[in-house]
Amino acid sequence: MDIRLVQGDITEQHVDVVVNAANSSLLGGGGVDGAIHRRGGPAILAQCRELRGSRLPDGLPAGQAVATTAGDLPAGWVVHTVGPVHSTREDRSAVLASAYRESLRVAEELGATTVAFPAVSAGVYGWPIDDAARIALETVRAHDAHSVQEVRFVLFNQAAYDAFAARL
Ligand code: AR6
Repeated sequence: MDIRLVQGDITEQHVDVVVNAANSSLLGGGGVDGAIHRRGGPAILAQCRELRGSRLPDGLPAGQAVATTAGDLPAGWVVHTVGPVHSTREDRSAVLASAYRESLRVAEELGATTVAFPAVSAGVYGWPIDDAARIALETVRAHDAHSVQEVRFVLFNQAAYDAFAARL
């Protein structure tokens, strides 16, 4: 399994799975979540609402992942995951690692070959980018790949790209 880094917008990636850094409501937000719903169109939100009405009445807990259509994105599916809010009082690293691991598990279930991740929790949720990069790369490296051949980290700005590059 290859790990690649690109600087850019995850909504433009031609991949089987785009991972969304969502919140537990699954009903949208800012950051990468807002961009995915904007570019992917209303079909994604419609499936998120369906999930809330069936399997996930209380929303998606942090560290877990669930798939929907990718709507109008040039991708096969969106896998929504929820990272933890960063805390200085409590170590939530295991939850962040779980968000990557569970996203890859769902991607494998879908038979995905290529998976694009943003830097989960490193925006609104406040995770320091160097540590976010360490946890992301360690967790993805430890993944026992079946269908997945490429994991692509799509970093939105130079600082995030540099943090991942320094760890790769
Ligand atoms: N492509 C790739 N990366 C992006 C894009 C994009 N189009 N837009 C932003 N990023 P964030 P979180 C980067 O805040 O910290 C939302 O409101 C961004 O620069 O999107 O997990 C959700 O609904 C940062 O490095 O996600 C939740 O409420 C990274 O993506 C909450 O934010 C993650 O930043 C989740 O916070």
